[in-house]
Amino acid sequence: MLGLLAYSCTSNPSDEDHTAKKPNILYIMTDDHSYQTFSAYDDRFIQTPNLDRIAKEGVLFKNSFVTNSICAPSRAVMLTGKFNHLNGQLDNRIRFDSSQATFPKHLQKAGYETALVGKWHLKSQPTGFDHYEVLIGQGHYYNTDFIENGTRKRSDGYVTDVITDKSLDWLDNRNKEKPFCLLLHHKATHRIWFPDTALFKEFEDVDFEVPSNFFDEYEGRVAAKEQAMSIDKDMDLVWDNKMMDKEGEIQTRLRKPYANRMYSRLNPEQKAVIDAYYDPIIKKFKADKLTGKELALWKYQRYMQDYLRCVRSVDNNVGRVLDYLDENGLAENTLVVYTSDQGFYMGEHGWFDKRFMYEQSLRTPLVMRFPKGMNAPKKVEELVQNIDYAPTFMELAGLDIPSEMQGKSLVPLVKGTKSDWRDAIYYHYYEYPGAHSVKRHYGIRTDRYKLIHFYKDIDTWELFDLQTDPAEMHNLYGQAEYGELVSELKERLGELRADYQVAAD
Ligand code: SGN
Ligand code: CA
Repeated sequence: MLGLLAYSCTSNPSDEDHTAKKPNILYIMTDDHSYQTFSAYDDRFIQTPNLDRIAKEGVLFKNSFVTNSICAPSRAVMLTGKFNHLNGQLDNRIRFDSSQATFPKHLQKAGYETALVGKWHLKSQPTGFDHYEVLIGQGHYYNTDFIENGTRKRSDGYVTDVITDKSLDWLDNRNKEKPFCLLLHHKATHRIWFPDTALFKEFEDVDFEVPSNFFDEYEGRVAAKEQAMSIDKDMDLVWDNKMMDKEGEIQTRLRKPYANRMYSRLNPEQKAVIDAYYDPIIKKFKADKLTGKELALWKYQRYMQDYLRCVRSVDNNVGRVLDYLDENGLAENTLVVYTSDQGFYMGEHGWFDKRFMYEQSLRTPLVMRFPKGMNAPKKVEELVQNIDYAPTFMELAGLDIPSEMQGKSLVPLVKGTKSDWRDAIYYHYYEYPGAHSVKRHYGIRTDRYKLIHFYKDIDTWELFDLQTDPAEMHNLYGQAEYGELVSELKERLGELRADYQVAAD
């Protein structure tokens, strides 16, 4: 059974000496960064030495998952330690109820100086922070606006650099008498994967390995067939691949938004560098007149180039932050977390985007470098989920974990003192109808099997054996020899739903 353990730790917020020794928390999160493009997890596409450094000096969670693979819901889970059916953030469209308890509020009350810089995306005003500078909605890659403690301001430059600069400024000017908790939340590597012009040279001549199921035909998987996130059909040549030709011959659905919302934000110098880079590619693209599979593969290569350049910029900027901690004597007493709000498809099943309970978007990278003393560098195999972050921060801060938090602190896993752990995780995606047309679904994943129920205007089940079919191509549901396994998984799923207080459909 799922034990919702509450670790009781001694805390005495009024004892200043004790408060001063509380570890700082630096919680870095990117948007849509896949584990496939983080070299401590997978080094086929890119080396990420700075992200890897956190893993090397800390802990890499090999089986890290989200509860709902989409932005606002995932952020709400991380803040509250509760599933979306209880924190109310079922999808991106809902406004986060910021009156509820969150870990920043608990830490602030316990004497932490708290700040949030970067993506928020929860619509309501951030609460629980002494300082915040957040993007408006998704924000922009270039010259983006921020809401700084209630006031709108524009910051010139490339967003990953700007968010890092602002974070370092805050660290420099914070109240140094108090421990800090900084949420440094990047916009990158979100669509439209607009790279920093300084990084155009990177990955220029690389021919990226194409996933074996890039041309998946979704046999036996009805919901997968009906999505709208395919590189072939749904990736926009202008919006996503930046093929805005001056002659206006490439007219796509999203050409106008690209021209008006992305390109027009650039200053003349930025435009000049961007044109100088893309114009020859556009020219060749037009001359080549690709169609069918060749065109899909071309889009995949362009997508990978731009996406990986965004990862490169994240890695460089994480390096700046780690250096700052070293140079300011903060490294030893700071928990450094790097994660993403969910995973992403790098062409697997022919896709970009996320949402599905399939591995690439169910998983999210998670590395943590703990304060000195409790850091046994290692890899953790247990199934962990984004509900666990808030309890982890609470325990590290020496606070009691509120009983309504549904996750578990990861500290015992790292110290090697855990007595039991979960044997399965629960997932639930709700944003349908909606962008990319991924049907509503919920399910269970154990270390070996995954059972998913797609519902609403559909009623289908899928079962995968991750050991024999890691790419999730063969739906075993309905095959007689798996009948008993399906019954067991359904029972376990029912238990999870009951434990997590999911109301009956
Ligand atoms: C935008 C994107 C979608 C993406 C959602 C949610 N379109 O609408 O592709 O799925 O955000 O992303 S875009 O072309 O306008 O970028 S999330 O990470 O915020 O959940
Ligand atoms: Ca996201």
